[in-house]
Amino acid sequence: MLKDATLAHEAPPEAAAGAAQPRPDPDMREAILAKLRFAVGRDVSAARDHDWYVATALAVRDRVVERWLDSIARTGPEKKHVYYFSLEFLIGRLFFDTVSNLNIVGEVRQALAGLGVDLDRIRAVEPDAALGNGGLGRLAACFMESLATLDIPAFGYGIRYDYGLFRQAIVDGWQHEIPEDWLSFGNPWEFERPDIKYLVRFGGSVEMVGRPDGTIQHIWHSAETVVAVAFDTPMVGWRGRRVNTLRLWSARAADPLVLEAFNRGDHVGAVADRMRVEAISRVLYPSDATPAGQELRLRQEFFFTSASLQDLLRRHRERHPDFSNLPDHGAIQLNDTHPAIAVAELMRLLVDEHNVRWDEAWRITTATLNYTNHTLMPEALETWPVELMERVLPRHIQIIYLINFLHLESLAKNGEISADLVRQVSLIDESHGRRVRMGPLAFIGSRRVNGVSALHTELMRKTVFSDLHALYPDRITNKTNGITFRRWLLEANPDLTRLLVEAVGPQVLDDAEALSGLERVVGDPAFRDRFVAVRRRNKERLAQEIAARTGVKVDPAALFDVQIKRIHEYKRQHLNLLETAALYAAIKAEPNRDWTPRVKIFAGKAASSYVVAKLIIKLAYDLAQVINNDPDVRGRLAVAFLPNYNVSLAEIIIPAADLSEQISTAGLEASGTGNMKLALNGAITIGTLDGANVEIREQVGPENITIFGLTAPEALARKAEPDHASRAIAASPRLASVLDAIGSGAFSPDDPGRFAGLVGGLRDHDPFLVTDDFDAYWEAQRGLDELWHRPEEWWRKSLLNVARVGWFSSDRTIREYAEEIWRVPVG
Ligand code: F58
Repeated sequence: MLKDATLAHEAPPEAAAGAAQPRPDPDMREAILAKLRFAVGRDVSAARDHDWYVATALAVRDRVVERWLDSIARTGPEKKHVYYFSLEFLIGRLFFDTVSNLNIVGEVRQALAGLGVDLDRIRAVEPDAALGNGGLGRLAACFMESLATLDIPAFGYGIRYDYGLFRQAIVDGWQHEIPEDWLSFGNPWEFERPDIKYLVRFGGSVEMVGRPDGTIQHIWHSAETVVAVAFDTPMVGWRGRRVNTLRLWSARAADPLVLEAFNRGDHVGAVADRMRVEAISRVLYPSDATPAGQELRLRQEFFFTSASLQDLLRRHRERHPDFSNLPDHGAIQLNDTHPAIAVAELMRLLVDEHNVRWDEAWRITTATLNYTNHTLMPEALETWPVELMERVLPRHIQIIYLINFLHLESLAKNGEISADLVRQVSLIDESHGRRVRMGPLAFIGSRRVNGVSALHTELMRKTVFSDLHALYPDRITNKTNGITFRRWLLEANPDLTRLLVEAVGPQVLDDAEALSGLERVVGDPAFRDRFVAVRRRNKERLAQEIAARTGVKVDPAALFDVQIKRIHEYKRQHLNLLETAALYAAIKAEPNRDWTPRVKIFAGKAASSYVVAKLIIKLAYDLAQVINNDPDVRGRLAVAFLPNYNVSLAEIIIPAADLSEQISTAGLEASGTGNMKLALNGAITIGTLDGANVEIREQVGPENITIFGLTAPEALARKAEPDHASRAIAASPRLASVLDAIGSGAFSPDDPGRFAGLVGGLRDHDPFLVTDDFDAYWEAQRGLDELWHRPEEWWRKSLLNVARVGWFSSDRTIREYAEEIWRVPVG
């Protein structure tokens, strides 16, 4: 399916940029053939798609390596580096990204064509590196690309998971999780560095020894040692300007085999320890529903944080006599609290291992670390039981206690502090058993703390971090997220890119703000027709993909209404589904009305232990079964839930979306980045005033976005009203009837009670205000139905979205981080 559709994407964007058509590159052809023969070990006659993919990737990689080595060589030892610490890097496929950023799409395509191989076919063979859950991990990947593009020396530090985020299979509407074996055919992009390895220690006890000068030395006698081995992947910036390193750590046992046990005949026991140790880098987010899962998660966090800190401290010491100037040479960004243990580990490394005085170590730590928050939802803020920390990281808990003591003492020095304030700002939460609060730890240990959209940052100041903000009023700063336009426009939507280059000139490939040049042609009917034609082709391709994955046949002429993101109650896929069911009922009641034909497209994964999210997927599936098989609504309404949402699928859906659903409960979506990707490709947003939707509205203009529902302060107030849901339901016959239908099994005749609990939850407490926003959402959707009937207006708004979202380029975001947080020059 995909193959035929992608064949339509012929000339690469650079051909349209007025550049000469790429000349056949005999070197590329020869390089591919040589790799096929000597690296893959196959003859042309026997080579399959995967062999061609690997051979081509390796040939391209050679060109990357030249630039990589050059980037490292020309970055003098004195240049400040950025270190991005993240438990997730959702990089997706790298092949086409690399070829495109090196600007050699034409050469590679021609070289392959000369060998009878189609580039689009072999690029689809590459596994999608799903080393992340969602927005947080994808942001890290976009940032790595922009860092290289802006010529900022940087390392990404994370874990090389053997298995990425699970592959999602939908069986009879239920999500099943299948291991994502992305490395099973090897990975041509990574370089194992067996010589770059560090020992990461766990458990044991701490001995305190008095020194002659009266100070105390802490000696950590750990119980277990794990080896962290580096795997490097080059991160190529736009036009190959700079190539940075993504360094991911793999866990190895110090002793791979207990030979004695093996010789005794205990073949399994001989490797049991090794299995336990290597589990650390086995899989992304093992379920933390069990205590063992929680412990593994903490071990993962400490594992990569410690190895990364040791790595950068080692490099620093090779060039400098001490660590006093570390903040001048490195800035560390903690992506959420997952690496927040860095605060204690950097202190431990400096104080215990390098004999730096505590005060000096604290100065260095708090001048080097920075922390990005991605959520304010209380249940998502990380805390660790003190008992667990004492067992797994006995020295770190001591350091955290001392940091806490000094932190509280400094407050006391600055005036009276109440027991209440201590409770609020202490690093130890005493209210649910004793737990270490990682957000406040990261806050105290950082120079700058940022939110990811203007609203989110404001809410950080006012809610979760209000007390710490009062104490450190300059620390919190906003950095609204961004996305790399290279992947999300140039690569994902080459036809639109070509059109934009024609309309506003080739500078649009380098400068996101140049998109504003599009305003000039918004009123030009010929241009608009071509824009519509591009969307139509992308929709045809998506329709093929939907048919291939779900068997559902959809009409590309219909309005493609898209909600793609992690499945979560706060993101409110169920609000969309309620509206879908209500629309179905309305069409059936008035079949002769001029309904706007719609295809509701959903995709996303539910966390494996999140029962309600899985039920929401099942509801989408059950609705689809009924609606898609009902001749009464055929051609007006269809529903598709696409399985296994990942970066590669997003690249197909986003260019084909007419409508972008960003309907979270106001105040709960930190930013969103899918909202930016969809608007960039011309989808009109229907959304709440939440996260970056607020800033999208500012950029595109309120008339070019559909905003509905409660605002963040209204939502907060409404939630406090105990009977809010029942009142909302009583006031809306449409909502009442759709809840009755779903709750009583109208869409699940095989199990009529299936959704009774889901509906009961909405009737009783509805913490995400689905019922409260339902009517406003319904009205907003009907407004969009009408707009679809005025195509001139629809496409004008769509085009203005493309023209006005240049600000959401991650180049802009990274520039802001560079200037205000990291204080590094931008190339
Ligand atoms: C996301 N967080 C936010 N978390 O939800 C989104 O608003 C924001 O745009 C994005 O970060 C980037 O700032 C997010 O993706 C996760 O994936 C969690 C990781 C830890 C386990 C639970 C999911």
